[in-house]
Formats: sequence, C-alpha cells, structure tokens
Amino acid sequence: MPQHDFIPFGFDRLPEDEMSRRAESFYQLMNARRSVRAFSSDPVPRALIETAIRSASTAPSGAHRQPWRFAAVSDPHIKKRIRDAAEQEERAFYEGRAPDEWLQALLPLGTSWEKTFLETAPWLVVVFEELHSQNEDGSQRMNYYTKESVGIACGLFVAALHNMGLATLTHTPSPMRFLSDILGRSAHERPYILFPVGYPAAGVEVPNIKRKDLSEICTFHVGDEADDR
Ligand code: IYR
Repeated sequence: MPQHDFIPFGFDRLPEDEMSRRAESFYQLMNARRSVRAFSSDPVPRALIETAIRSASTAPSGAHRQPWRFAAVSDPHIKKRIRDAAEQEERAFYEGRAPDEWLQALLPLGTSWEKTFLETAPWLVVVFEELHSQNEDGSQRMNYYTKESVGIACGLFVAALHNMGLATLTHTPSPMRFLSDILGRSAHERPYILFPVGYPAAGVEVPNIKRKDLSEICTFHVGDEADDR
C-alpha cells in the first residue's frame, strides 16, 4: 500500500443565492427538531435505520479510524431487558444518587425513572465508542479522539433521522455498562448514547424550551474590514 492514495475531489461551488437558500432551509429544518420521550409503536422499516447509520458513519474521525459501532435493536425481548436494566439504574439515580441541583435542572423536562419508550419505540439504536481495535497479530491498534468522533457521528445520526421524518432522544442512562452485557459487546467498546427511534406518540407534548440566540453563543472576530453584509 502506498503511503498516500489521493484522488481528485470534484467540488462544485454553488451560486451565493443558492447557498443562502440552502443555509436558511437547513437551519429551519434543524430548528424544528425536538427530542421526544413518548413514541408510537408503529414500525419503522429497517432500511431507514440502515441509511441513518450510514449517514452517521460519514462523520470525520481521528486518523479516519471511524471508532463508532452501532447496535440496532427491534427484538421486543431485548428491548424489555434493556428497559428493565435502564429503569433500575434510573431509579437509583432519581431516588438517591442524583444531587439535588441536578434533579432541579431536570424538572422542566418532566423526566422520571420510568422509561416506557425503551419498549414502545420500534428501534433502539445503541452507539458504542470503540476505544481501540486489534491488529492482525493481536496487538492493540489505537483510535484517536474517539469521544469527539463518536459525538459528531451521533449529531449526524440525529440530523439524518430528523430529515427522514423520524424522532429520537439522546438517552444516557448512567452507568450504561448493562448495554454491553445485554448486547454482548467486547470490553473495548463503551456504550455512548442510546437512541430510541420512531414516530412521536400521537399528541405528544414537549417542554417549552427556547434555544439560545446567536449573540449568546458566538462572538465574531473579524478585524478591521468592513462588515460584508
Ligand atoms: N439519565 C436520566 C437523567 C437525565 C439527565 C439529563 I443531563 C437529561 O438531560 C435528561 C435526563 C434520564 O434519562 O432520565
């Protein structure tokens, strides 16, 4: 294998008015996304889940190691086992482990230890962070920036699902090791986020939250040049 295998990148620039249109329409699309905690049990075709996972796997990653692994579960028996184990952890969290300040912060979201959606959602997609893999001789092959890489892949996954008309939730029962046990994953894969995926339950309500304004999240440092607007 050569050290470098570079190929031309056929990149077509768009006219600026088209760029503006696409920028605005993508923002409007994404700004209409909401996390939901109540799902319809209506089935979702496996092909859609596969395409969402392919989209997630286009994420950039440290040294292009692609350190994300996915387990997509629709088997009702496995979903029940996941729900039972998650609720056990969540109960311990809500009824003891969680500091008061954390519970206060969660009040507006109306969450509790009960995780019905882990059985009603037609799919549970568990994303794992692959800490390292193995060379052919059995030695460890390192991955790099795994948290950042898998985080970006999860962001793309959420966007892909929303774009195809599905809803999800970034669920992180803590600790999540039970997912490795139930799904029979190796020790060098660490559970990262559990995504229930499906349609929102009929009539579902979501917390009345506001997103931060651009001025609250961004500073621009543009030098002395005239503002280009
Ligand atoms: N894992 C718990 C608690 C929880 C924590 C955060 I940070 C949230 O944004 C929401 C919930 C649960 O799923 O209920």
